[in-house]
Amino acid sequence: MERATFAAGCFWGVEDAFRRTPGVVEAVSGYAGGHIAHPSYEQVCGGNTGHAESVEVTFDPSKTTYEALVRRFFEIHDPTQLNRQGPDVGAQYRSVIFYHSPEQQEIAERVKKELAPQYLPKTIATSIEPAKEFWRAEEYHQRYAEKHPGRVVCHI
Ligand code: MHO
Repeated sequence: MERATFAAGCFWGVEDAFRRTPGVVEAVSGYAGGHIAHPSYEQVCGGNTGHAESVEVTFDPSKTTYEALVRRFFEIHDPTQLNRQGPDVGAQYRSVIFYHSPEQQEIAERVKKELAPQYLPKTIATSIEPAKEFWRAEEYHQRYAEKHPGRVVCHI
């Protein structure tokens, strides 16, 4: 199994979208990219932790590829929005690909570059950063969309 980590706005919808993507075996909501250990949802919402709402995806490389997941990531949100996603505003909703290897970094950068013309005259705000620690979110945020059908009003 391999890992892929993405931030694309409110994690409820992002987790749900990846969970329903073929080849994905697990998707976990959490916080990444910041500087506070064991962050809480309230701290992350406060906007001063540096963390983005993120989803850690575990996938079966015999059933899908990292590149397919990166393409899915671009499809499920608007990567031209800077520090927000739809109704959710703040750096915790920024768009990030957290790579776990030089190969993942190369793929993320290549796909971003390939897609860029499709978004003109806007530019893709997605940042591509090394994956560091991933902090699992509180249990009530896991499988939120499944637990609250119809209530997830995020961008997806
Ligand atoms: N606008 C959303 C944000 C939730 S998300 C987990 C809400 O209903 O609060 O940041």
